[in-house]
Amino acid sequence: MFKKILIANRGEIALRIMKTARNMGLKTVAVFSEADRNAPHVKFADEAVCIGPPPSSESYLLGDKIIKVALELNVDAIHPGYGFSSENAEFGEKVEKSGMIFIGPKSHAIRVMGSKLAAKDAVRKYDIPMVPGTDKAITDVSEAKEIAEKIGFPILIKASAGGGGKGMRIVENESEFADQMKRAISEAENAFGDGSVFIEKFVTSPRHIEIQVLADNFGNIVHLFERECSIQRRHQKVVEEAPSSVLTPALRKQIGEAAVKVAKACDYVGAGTVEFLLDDEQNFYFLEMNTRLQVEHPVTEMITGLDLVEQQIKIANGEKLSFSQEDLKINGHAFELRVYAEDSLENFMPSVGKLEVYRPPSGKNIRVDDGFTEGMQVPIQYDPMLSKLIVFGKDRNEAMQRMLEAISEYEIVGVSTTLPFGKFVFEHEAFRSGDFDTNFVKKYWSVDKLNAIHAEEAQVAALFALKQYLKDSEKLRLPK
Ligand code: MV4
Repeated sequence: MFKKILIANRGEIALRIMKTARNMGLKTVAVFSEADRNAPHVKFADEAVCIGPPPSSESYLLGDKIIKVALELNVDAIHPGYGFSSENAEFGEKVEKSGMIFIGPKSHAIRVMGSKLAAKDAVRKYDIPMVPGTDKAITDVSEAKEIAEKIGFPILIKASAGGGGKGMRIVENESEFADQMKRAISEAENAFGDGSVFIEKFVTSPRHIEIQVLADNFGNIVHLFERECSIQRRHQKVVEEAPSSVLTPALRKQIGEAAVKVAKACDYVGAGTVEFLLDDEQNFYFLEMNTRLQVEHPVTEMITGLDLVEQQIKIANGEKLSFSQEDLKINGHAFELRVYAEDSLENFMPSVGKLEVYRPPSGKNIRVDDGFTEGMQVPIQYDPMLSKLIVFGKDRNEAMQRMLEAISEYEIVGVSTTLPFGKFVFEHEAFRSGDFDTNFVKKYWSVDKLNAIHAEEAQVAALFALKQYLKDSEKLRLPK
């Protein structure tokens, strides 16, 4: 087993990876920017090296510099976390060329899955259901229009190099087609340096179901069931859960097996996630594969009892998976709420400031993955996610109840957070009943709704105050 790993990341995920590494008896190396000098991931690590000024382009994204630091400190392997260089095939290659191990898939898998069209090509012979659409980049507007007519409107134009919703355009009817396609191409060129776009039938009210997979270097691949990630706003996930409340055991098995085939199609090694859309008739379609550890991986850990980072490290160390598909069972239900330093009443504007009070909830079946402590300034250079509030219950209802309790116990003063928004979701009838799709936030969230909640609370508070006054006035003979 390697002895020392470097975590090429920051915040909650760097800390979370280090905790597992330490439990496994490995030494940890943190890298940090000047903005993170006093961050928990820096304090926790056995060694820490400053790699540059706050902007990620001058620090966390400097792959060569990070590799140099790792070599100087005799690091055996590098874990990239999520974001930053995690899905950068060249970075993984450079790590391996330098004689260290990259804790992640081979660059081939990252490259194939980094292109939506290459991904579709790779999985085609495995008979994986995909949304009807074109199988190659399309540049000719009239040709594209003909295909769109055949598929039927609404259709979606997607950038091949895009992902996570970037570079997508919905086209409702033929008359908008040419214009939208031109825009999509120029957007893709600007954002990704690759103007390849393709078209798909637009699935209007899908659920986002993703499957966690694990693959070792010996061709063993298992899936760790699904995560339901439909509660998102503008492609930013807010609430995730496992298992999904809509999958039957039979459908779960089918999608899980499809995900395993996707992993096989790109010779996947390590932990990865295969994304599917589920339509209102329970048809599922492969969308893309994320070749990294995902933010929401804890809900899978809660229901399987596995530590995904430990699995990643063991696989990278050349160990065989120590279990097979039949050994894996779902136990209970888990939710994750992403707590952002954002003002949900002000259109989720980033809320910067100091964490005057920061007291996360704790207790059995509550897990908080964070990278902050009281008194810290929330840096403006990075993602504004403060923490992930994760709860577990024996069933969905128990887990929902626990989440509401945990939200009310969570004390954060100094910045606005999305905790009230989380409360709104977990109290909402559509969410509680499981009858929701990716349109949930757009459909139900409006500032009016939250103002109504506040008004109701204010009314209740006023009523209490009045009752108390009446009581006191009896005793003190105050005027009524
Ligand atoms: C779609 C779709 C509907 N039809 N593709 C968004 C993220 C990216 N991974 C793919 N996405 C979508 N692709 C077709 N043909 C709707 C989405 C989508 C979505 C998917 C998952 C979670 C949230 C979403 C929100 C809006 C749109």
